[in-house]
Amino acid sequence: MLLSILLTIKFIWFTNLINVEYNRIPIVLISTLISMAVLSFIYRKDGKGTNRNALIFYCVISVIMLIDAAYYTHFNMLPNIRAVKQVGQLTAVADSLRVLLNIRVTILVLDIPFIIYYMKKVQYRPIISQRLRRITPTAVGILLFSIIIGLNIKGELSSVKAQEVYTYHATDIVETILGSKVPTEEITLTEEDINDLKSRARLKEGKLTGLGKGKNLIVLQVEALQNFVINLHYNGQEITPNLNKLVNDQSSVYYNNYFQLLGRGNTSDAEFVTQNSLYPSMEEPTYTQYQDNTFYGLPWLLRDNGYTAWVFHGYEKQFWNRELAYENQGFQRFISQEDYEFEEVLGFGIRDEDFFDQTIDYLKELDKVDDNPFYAFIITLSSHTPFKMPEEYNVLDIKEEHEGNMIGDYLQSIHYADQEIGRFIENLKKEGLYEETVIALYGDHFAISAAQDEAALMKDIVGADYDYDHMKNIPLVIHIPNETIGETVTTIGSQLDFYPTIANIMGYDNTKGLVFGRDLTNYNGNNIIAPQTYMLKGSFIDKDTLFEISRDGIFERSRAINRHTREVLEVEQFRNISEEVKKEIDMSDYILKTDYFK
Ligand code: GP9
Ligand code: MN
Repeated sequence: MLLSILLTIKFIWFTNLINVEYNRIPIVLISTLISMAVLSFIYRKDGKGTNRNALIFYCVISVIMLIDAAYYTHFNMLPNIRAVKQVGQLTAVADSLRVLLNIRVTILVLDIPFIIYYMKKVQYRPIISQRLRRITPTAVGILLFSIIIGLNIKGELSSVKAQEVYTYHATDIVETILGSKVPTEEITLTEEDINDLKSRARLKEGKLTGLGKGKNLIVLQVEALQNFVINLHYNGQEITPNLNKLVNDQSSVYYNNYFQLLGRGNTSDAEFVTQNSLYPSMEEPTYTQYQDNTFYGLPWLLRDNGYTAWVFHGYEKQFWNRELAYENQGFQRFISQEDYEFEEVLGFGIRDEDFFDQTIDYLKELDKVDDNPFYAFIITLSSHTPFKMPEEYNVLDIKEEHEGNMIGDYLQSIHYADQEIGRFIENLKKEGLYEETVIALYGDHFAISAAQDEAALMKDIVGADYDYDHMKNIPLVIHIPNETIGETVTTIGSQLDFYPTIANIMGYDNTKGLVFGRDLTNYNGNNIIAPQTYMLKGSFIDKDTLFEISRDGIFERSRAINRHTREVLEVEQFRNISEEVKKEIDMSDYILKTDYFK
């Protein structure tokens, strides 16, 4: 009885943590009934070991809720069973973990030591008679069955299944085992689809076409670089003076309506989507799940045109399975943490300063491989959440309301990253690597979540209620030395569009591949961003609208706002687009599942 009551309280709290909006009562009721059934089954006899078994059950459920809630805190969705494979990554993110495991979440397990103590010392005995305990599972079963039938009649079963802890995990496990997530007959690609995707990849003449032909290419993926810091004047200071200079330079084109597009693999998905113009997997990090697939992304296209392609990232080479995935991605060499020398660690690992300085030396080596140009994909690290740096690095004057919280820490951290990027570009010039090199730079993903408390503090900075379209907006800038361009492209796009966009600028026609993105410099259609993380599949962002599909799968409960006026819109008008974006994602999934390029 005690354990049942405590679990019920936890279920109520849990629905709060994972933002259940509808059917809260049936959800808590179902969780409670299932727990009662299990506990009364354990206590059906007063035998030895019953308390221990009940305790084990209690702890397991509490820990599952803890993991779910912590995952939700970061990803705004519940984890799937395949995420278990990723726990190895957790030790590396200890600092971030402290943020995820805030007191609101940790409270789910804080009682466990006391309960263990109590049940041992007080010799806990169930208060309900044994006869009652024997019939409880049957009674509970009948009650549960009736509730489920009732919910089904009301069309609310899917809503409950998406958010109730037992049914959510049970459905996920069954689907994983039965493999129902492999492409079914319904998802196929017609000849027409394939032709469309192939034509998206082809080079079409435009104003920037071929400006980079024969030049080196450096693509710089910056950790947690959001767009709002670009050109921001804050407390009388520029947050990113070097990036501002780059963005506003006559030889640059700045894409300011550009978005992240991640799956379960965070930074590594930003890499994957950017290089391949395919949607990321939502089952596992794409680098893990499709490590052995054949791809035809940017490194391959450039290699086919004589380039040598290397990738640089100063962290453990196994992390995100990069070491194994990079080969099929097309990279010929991976310069990882073990190739860098450094003494001081900043947050997650190597300081950008050490990373960039030594990367210059490796670039000189890469430049000498042959007479052909090179492709260097460089991934930074220092500006990683939770953005804590030793005092001497925090040089900005932070407003009182942002002092000591994530906003202030982020501004400091991204300011440091900016400083090192500036130095890196200067060093490229000094080393004679600048003139003949196109530099593309973008952020991998958000730093400040729209689903967490700190969102409230962002209102002044972005001038509106901070929402997903602010959060997911990252900058993209492409700099072609000695060209006069000086343009800001406002066409909406995402990491999915990078590959066709840069291929056009570099002037290489992609005749072998297919892409889901668009060449942003030259595309005039209505581009639609189809995220699956933070907002669920079926959500979209386009030039005018932010559409967030409801978390419980009931379309009518979705939310739509006008991105310019921020007014709330009627959702029904977006049903078709929501279906369309799902289809795009499914088609991309089909390409991955069937290893299409093979
Ligand atoms: C470490 C870094 C992790 O290699 O890429 O970044 P994350 O995925 O946690 O943003
Ligand atoms: Mn990252």
